[in-house]
Parts: sequence; structure tokens; C-alpha cells
Amino acid sequence: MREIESIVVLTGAGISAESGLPTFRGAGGVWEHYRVEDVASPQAFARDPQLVHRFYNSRRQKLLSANIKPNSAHLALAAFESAFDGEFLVVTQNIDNLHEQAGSENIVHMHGELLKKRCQQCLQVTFVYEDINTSDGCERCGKQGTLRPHVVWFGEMPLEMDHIHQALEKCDLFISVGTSGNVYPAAGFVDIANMWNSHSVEINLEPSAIESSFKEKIYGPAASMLPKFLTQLQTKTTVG
Ligand code: BJW
Repeated sequence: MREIESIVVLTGAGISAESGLPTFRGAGGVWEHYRVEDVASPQAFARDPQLVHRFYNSRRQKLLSANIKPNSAHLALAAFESAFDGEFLVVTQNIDNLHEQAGSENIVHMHGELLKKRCQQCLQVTFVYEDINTSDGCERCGKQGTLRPHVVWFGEMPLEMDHIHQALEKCDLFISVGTSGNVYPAAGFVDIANMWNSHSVEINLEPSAIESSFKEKIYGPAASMLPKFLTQLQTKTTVG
């Protein structure tokens, strides 16, 4: 048994599905309408920046529409964090801002953020709420055609990896919510947490590609399963 002093929660597209944002893989997923190799690599952006901008512009417009709101899974995580005495970190693979909208404070966007753009020339990162176009100029360095979405594509290094590793190495409880376990390095986090003897829990609609690595598994929609799990967790002081 381990005292619960530090918790890391990894989230994926499944946690935002019930808010109306599609997942990537599976029926109705993003990759059904776009080929991953056409829109989610630096090579794709170099080849056809207009297509990649269109892909992210439409997802940004959807995220900013009035009907997209955090669901009870995002809200339960934020409420748990504010009541918890120990260390609590949400590591999200999602580029939406629904965790922030729900009130999460200690959060890492390892695959970047849809509401930020980056200049490839001067590396300035700024918020963006409108479409990005190939003809746009950078507000800082003035260069034209250098802006890209501040997201992490295949072959690029995810963000804040040192911070994430430090949290994984000392966490007592690792919870994975709504991710298929197909994309690394996120899919390897459970093994790191297990190596440090933490308790690991998968909450997902269905068993993920890495389900055998988890010590506890809960299957069903995140918006009902996660609040239930966190309510029970509030009454516990140890796991394992
Ligand atoms: C619900 C639900 C509900 C639905 N409730 N659940 C061979 C072996 C190992 C690794 C590699 C390899 N070849 C290449 C690699 C590395 C590569 C990789 O992992 N490739 C795999 C495809 C094999 N990874 C990378 O390149 C990463 N970088 C890297 O490794 O750097 C190191 C390095 C760099 C340079 C040189 C050397 C080393 C970068 C990965 C970037 C991923 N980017 C994307 C796009 C980001 C921007 C965007 O959003 O457009 O990130 S791809 C996409 O997948 C997105 C997601 O964050 C990510 C994960 O998807 P997620 O969240 O798991 O979604 P789904 O759809 O897959 O799953 C949803 C789940 O929810 C499902 O299970 C549903 O059942 C469930 N669900 N409704 C609960 N209501």
C-alpha cells in the first residue's frame, strides 16, 4: 500500500469525445476524413501548408463554437485537483483547452495547443483565435509564411518531457483516461509509473492497445466513469 501524495493523470481524445470533439482513430474519427501522413507531420506541412492550415483552422473554429464545453470528466478532474492536498498533474495529449475551461491548473499540453501559433523563424508562441494562412506575417519578426499551429506532429519531440518524467517518477497513482495507447511516448508513461511502483489505472471506453500494463481497469464513458472513480478516490488515503 502507498500513501497517495502525488497523482499524474494522462488524458487523450476520449475525454473530450462527450464534449463533441471527435477522437482520431476508430469510427467517425479524425483520421477517417484526413490521412495522418497528409496533415500531421513536418513533411506534410512543408509539402502542402494550405491543406494543413485548413485542417487546423476548421478544428479551431469547431473548438471555439459555443456548443463545445468541458464535460463532467474535465470538471471532476479540476474539482479533485482543487480539493487535493498533494501534487496533481494533468498531462494531456489533447490540443483543445477544455481542461483549462473546466478549471484545471497544473496542466501540460504535451502535443501542443490549438489556440496557439508559432513562428518557425523567431519561435515566438502567441495565442490565435482566427484562421492561420500561408500569407500571414509574424507580428514579432515580420517574416511572411512562417506561422504554424503550435502542435506536435509525428517525428517531433513532445513538449515538457523533463517535467512529465519528473512527475511520473514520483507519482503514487497514474490514471490514463480516453487514450488508445497507440502513440508514443505517451503510451509508455504507464510503464515508467509501474517501474516506480505506482498504482496504474486505465479508464477508457474499451481496452487500449496497452491495457495489459495497467493494474486496474475501468471501461465505459469517461464522463460518467471518471467522476465516479474520483469520488471514491476522495475517501482513500492509500492505493495498491
Ligand atoms: C473514450 C470515449 C469516451 C472514445 N470515454 N474513452 C514505432 C514504435 C514506437 C514509436 C514510434 C514508432 N514509429 C514512430 C514512433 C514515434 C511516434 C509514434 O508513436 N508513432 C506511432 C503511430 C507508432 N511518435 C512520435 O513521433 C512522437 N514524437 C516522438 O516520439 O518524439 C521522439 C523523437 C523525435 C524526433 C526524433 C527522435 C525521437 C510525436 C507524436 C505526436 C502525435 N501527434 C498527434 C497530433 C497532434 C495534434 C493534433 O491534435 O492534430 O497527437 S497524432 C494524435 O494521436 C494526437 C493525439 O494526441 C494522439 C493520441 O491519440 P489519442 O488521444 O489516444 O486518441 P485516439 O483516437 O487514438 O483514442 C481515443 C480513445 O478514447 C480510444 O481508445 C477510444 O476507445 C476512447 N474513447 N470515446 C472514454 N467517451
